Amino acid sequence: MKIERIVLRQLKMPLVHFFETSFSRTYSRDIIIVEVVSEGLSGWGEITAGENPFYNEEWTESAWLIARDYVAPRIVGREFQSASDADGLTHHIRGHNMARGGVEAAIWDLQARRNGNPLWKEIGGGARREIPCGVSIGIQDSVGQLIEKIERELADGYQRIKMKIKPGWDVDVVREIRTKFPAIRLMADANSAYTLADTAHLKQLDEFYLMMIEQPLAHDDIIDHAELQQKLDTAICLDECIRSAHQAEQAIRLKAGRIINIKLGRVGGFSEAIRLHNVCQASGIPVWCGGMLEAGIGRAHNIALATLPNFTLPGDVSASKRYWKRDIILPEVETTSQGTIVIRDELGFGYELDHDFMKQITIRTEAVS
Ligand code: OSB
Ligand code: MG
Repeated sequence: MKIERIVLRQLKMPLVHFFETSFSRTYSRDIIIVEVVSEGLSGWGEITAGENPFYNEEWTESAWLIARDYVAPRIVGREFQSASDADGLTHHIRGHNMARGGVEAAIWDLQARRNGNPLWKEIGGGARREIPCGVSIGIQDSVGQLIEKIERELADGYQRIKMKIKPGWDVDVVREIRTKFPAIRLMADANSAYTLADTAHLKQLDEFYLMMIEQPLAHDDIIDHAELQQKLDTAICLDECIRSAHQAEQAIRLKAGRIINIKLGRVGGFSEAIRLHNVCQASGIPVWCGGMLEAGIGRAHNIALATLPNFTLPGDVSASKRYWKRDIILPEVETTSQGTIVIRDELGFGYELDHDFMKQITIRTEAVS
């Protein structure tokens, strides 16, 4: 297969509710959609970078430049044996995994369509027909608002609740939530807001039998996490600091956590995500699929990824309507009353693109041929 053209589109999509983490509050997303074109067929990907370089070093503007000036020129015109070649062709670009991964995922989608397969089949998934879903709930203006949101998500059937924490919104808030909801599957995500100096403070969270604490320490740290994990009963889940299968191996060797969250963009696409999944599976480390407030294409790719066998825990992939008044795919992603997403057998990422709507919200387009 030869990619003749790569088209980048930047979409402006306001969130139905702001999303606040320990590093920032987001009201509106600027999302880059990648189209790869070959012999009259298109494959689609989504670059999951945020609007600012706060989760990792990437943001919409940097991802646009890297995708246009470094990734696309290494892909266009090349003869591919398989979509898995894309990773190797861009691997020497240091960092910028989301920009690389958005293009890589589009090539997998294209390959699935060429082979007449749904994407989940093309990547070797299909271990389950329904994906177990949790929700990630941002920091709110009041505990009352957080409780209301949790009640709504539980009523919708979601299987686990993740709440964001940061210094000043942690132990006391978790205590209130745990008291109010003694039996739910609950976890906390700190997005790197603490250091080892906070060990005694974080240790207080053990009382609340959380499923896990996600990325409490620095975004690029593994060693301190190992020290903290030794002192906590609660499992640590690693997010930001695991960008490759190799880093997962190192983290597992050092016992820096007991669970890993896999994000397609953070690790640079399906090839690396599958390697990472396999490393974890071989070591008995369960994984789940993280989210980056994706529009429909990225959401659908996450669903495909989460059909690999070791994605045994509920992830952060949830219904479109939690994020968007209108999504760019048809139908939108919906969940069952059991808090699952049923996988689809349609070609590629499995949903139709709403081209008209996408056109309406596109604020920039560039093509590399
Ligand atoms: O740490 O998992 C995270 C959103 C943006 C950046 C980082 C994270 C998140 C989420 C939201 O938790 C997951 C989602 O609902 O898409
Ligand atoms: Mg996280």
